[in-house]
Amino acid sequence: MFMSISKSVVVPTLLLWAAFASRWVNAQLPMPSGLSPGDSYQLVFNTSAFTNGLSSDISIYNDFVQTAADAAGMGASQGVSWRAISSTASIDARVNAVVGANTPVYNTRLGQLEKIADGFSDMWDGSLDSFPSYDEYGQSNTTDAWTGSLTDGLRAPGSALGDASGTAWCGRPSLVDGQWIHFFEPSTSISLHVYALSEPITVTDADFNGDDRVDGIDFLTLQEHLGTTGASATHANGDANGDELINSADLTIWEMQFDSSASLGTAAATVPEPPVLVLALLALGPFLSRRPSLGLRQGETLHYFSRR
Ligand SMILES: [Ca+2]
Ligand SMILES: [Ca+2]
Ligand SMILES: [Ca+2]
Repeated sequence: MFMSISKSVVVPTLLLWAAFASRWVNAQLPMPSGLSPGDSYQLVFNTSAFTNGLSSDISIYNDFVQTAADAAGMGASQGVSWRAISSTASIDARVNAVVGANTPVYNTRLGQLEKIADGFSDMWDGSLDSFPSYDEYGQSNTTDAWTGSLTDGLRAPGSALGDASGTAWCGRPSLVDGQWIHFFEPSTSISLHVYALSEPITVTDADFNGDDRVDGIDFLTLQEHLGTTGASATHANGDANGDELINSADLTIWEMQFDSSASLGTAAATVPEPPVLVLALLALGPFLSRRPSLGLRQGETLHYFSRR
């Protein structure tokens, strides 16, 4: 069923690549360097927006940080939920915003995430390794955040958010000792930021050949090994999420990370000869039928280059 390459079929291929490029609109989650696909990490940011500390309902603060994450493309669009690192009279910050026992936590510093803790114990031992002083866009944000908490992440008795005292503890993001969360105790009527913690995020990487870009070459690698499981399902073979399966989940990650700036010309030129065009639906049909977001309408055909 393979077709020989010809100018007439290269044209629709070009059009398809253009379609891919225009559809990659979701921002990627900030990802730390030095981790491998399948590893987990969590992110902390200090909201760019302000709120008061009057409510004793923790869901108010959780919704506040989720809204910030959503607006920055790090929340609902990525399937990631966020919690406020905040205490009320009825819940402790470290219970509301759970850090995994051995899950590293990073700030959102633009361009270079910094690790602030190695896991639960390190997070709540009274000091951080780096400043939690970046907002949901990765910009510096050193203004105080409501916490209602002590340095170990437990609620501050009588001074948690929404308490009748009318005051609550806040943290100063420019300090990495316990004062990042327990700095001073202003009136809850003033407006401050809120620290947000993500749920654990799995490291993914669709750059299978390690050339620092996610393009058609990586797609070919994935396609060649589609369906592979176990020890052969390596990152180099197309396992983008480290689960030792090469399947539609990896295709989705490739789609999300696809580098729209990568030119077709370069990609096509570096594919080993003899290049032929394949009807991709032969291989991907079952996945495409469950992935309408890949951009194909019913009856349309996906063409791409193959090494075979
Ligand atoms: Ca620590
Ligand atoms: Ca690559
Ligand atoms: Ca996989």
